[in-house]
Amino acid sequence: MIKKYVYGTPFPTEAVVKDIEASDDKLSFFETDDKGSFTYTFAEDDIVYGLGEQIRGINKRGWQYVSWNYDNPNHHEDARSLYGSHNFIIISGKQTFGAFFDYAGEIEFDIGYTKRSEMKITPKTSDLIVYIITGDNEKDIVKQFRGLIGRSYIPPFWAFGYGQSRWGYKNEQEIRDVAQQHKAAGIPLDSIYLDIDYMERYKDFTVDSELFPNLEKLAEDMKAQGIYLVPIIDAGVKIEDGYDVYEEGVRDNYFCKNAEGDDFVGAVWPGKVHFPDFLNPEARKWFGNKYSVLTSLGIEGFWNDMNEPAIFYTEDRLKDTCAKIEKLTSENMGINEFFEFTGMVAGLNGNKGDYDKFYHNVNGRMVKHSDVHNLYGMNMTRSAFEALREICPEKRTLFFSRSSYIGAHRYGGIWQGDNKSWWSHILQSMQQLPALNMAGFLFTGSDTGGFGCDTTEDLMMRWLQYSLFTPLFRNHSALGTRGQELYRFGNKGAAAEIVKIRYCLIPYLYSEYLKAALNDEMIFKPLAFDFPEDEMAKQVDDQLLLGNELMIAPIYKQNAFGRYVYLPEEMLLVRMKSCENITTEVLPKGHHYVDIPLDELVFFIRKNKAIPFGKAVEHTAAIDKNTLRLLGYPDCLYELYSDDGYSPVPDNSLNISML
Ligand code: MIG
Repeated sequence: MIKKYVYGTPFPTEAVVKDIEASDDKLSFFETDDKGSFTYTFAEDDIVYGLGEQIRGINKRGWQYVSWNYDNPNHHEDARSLYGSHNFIIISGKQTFGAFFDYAGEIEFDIGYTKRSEMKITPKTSDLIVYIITGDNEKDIVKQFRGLIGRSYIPPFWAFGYGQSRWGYKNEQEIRDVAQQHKAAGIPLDSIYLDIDYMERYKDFTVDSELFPNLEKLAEDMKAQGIYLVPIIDAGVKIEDGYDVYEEGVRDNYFCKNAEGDDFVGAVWPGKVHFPDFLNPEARKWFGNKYSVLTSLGIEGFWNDMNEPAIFYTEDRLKDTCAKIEKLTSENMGINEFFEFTGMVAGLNGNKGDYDKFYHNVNGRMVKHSDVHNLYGMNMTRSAFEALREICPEKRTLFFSRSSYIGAHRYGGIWQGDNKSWWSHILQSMQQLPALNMAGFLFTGSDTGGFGCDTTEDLMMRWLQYSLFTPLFRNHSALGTRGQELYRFGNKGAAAEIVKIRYCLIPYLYSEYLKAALNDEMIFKPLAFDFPEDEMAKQVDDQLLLGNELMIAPIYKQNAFGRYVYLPEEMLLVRMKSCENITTEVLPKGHHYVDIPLDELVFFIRKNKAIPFGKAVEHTAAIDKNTLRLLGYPDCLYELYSDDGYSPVPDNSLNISML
């Protein structure tokens, strides 16, 4: 059952698609106070699931999290905010229920931080809607919530292939080389991503004519090899005379305004920019239609970046800061002044105060950005999704975004942002998956190999062995870091085998994805969601159930060639060196130490289950649904969902066949 409680005058976030009547009852479970906080007193063993893209473990107890979409490249244990705001939690224990705090501004989740036994949720203002969801168990609560927020985005089939990305691919030739080198090394590939380098001076919907003289031809040649190009689009629009996007936006008042009513100016990669007012439906439509500049060149997928929105600095703050620095340096700078100086400079990027300085036009009403901050990225992706649905209605377009709010899951996926080539970030990505799925985000994955910092071959191998299970499977790295395309490593053959196994698993992963999207279910679940009576399962936060058949337990520690795994029931251990070299072994319920050499993929098939398993192929177009074998317990069947992989999927479409 879902109950809705309305406080003050909430901004319509459009996270929810079902109209339910507000309840007059007293709010259950939480105590409210005059500061606008919602307080829950924990029982010792209560677990808190959820919050989507956040740091720390699957159980969120023991930290303070802040929903404030933020371009934060430091996913450290003490971070409070990342790129998305997913204010849905499930409290599981003495009482089990779900709660969604539908609020467009900043909201704090103190989950046993100030007081270990207490959770206190505090929005900036008391204008929000709280939904309380009760049900049979965690899965039932998730299903009800997902019904409330609408069906998850379904990408095209090719989006399940392996993707290669890097910030800094210089020109067309380099893209061709990347494709060629994958082919030469026998590494399957379905997509190559274009980062900001392809644009002319970082201007959205332009292509640098020297570096990429003929993008249409490049896209066509790549497609002939089964490879899709996926360009990036940034939120900020460069201020430059003669640039149509800039000029149209100014002319039609499609940019966010400052308090004086002028177009607000921030600085990001293109230099000075205006921010499209994605909360204005007209502006949304206008910007979305611009994607056709690229679809008309044969592009079928996009990633949206910098849409928290990220602001490196604003002119006013820069001026103030420079003035203060001048004052400091003209006097005798002591140590305190030195730290004041470095703090001020560091504080320019992503400064919260800047978000108070601009406004959105919401049906004629000027709304301060910071009051609706967390909706910006969602509406950027919505802008693209809604326009492309009309521009190319016959097919699905790949979309994923960096910033998001619940509701954005209907328009696209998200990638998990600027992680680092750190062992701990394999685990961090994995721990976000169930929480993201709870919030409707099914199409997701991390920058495989790590984005920031230099990766190593062993880290990459382990990362692949984890990422090959996530819907978005993309190798991406930052400018200036060590190149991490798989063909660069000593044992590229081993990496190629791991990627090929991904392709054998795609029929299964796609089928589970579609079933989850169409039935409002999760793909990745904590063990306790399926084994609620198992006290041990509740403690496990480095293994996940995948779909209805698998359990994964990847390695995320340097120089570990095995690990402890907890089996909540008897399972079949599957060991793969390649798509053909497979051994299996039945393991009883309980704790096991499992050897996992660097070049082997290990996962588990649940008792009396089987999965479809294909052949190694070069790209998704070559996957043949007619030659699938079953892998798993003998005489077990699998319900396979399949479709053409590109037509939009109607709501009632469950093309299931028994395999
Ligand atoms: O300030 O476009 O998260 O994936 O490579 C960095 C350059 C801007 C951040 C994205 C990252 C991308 C990078 N972008």
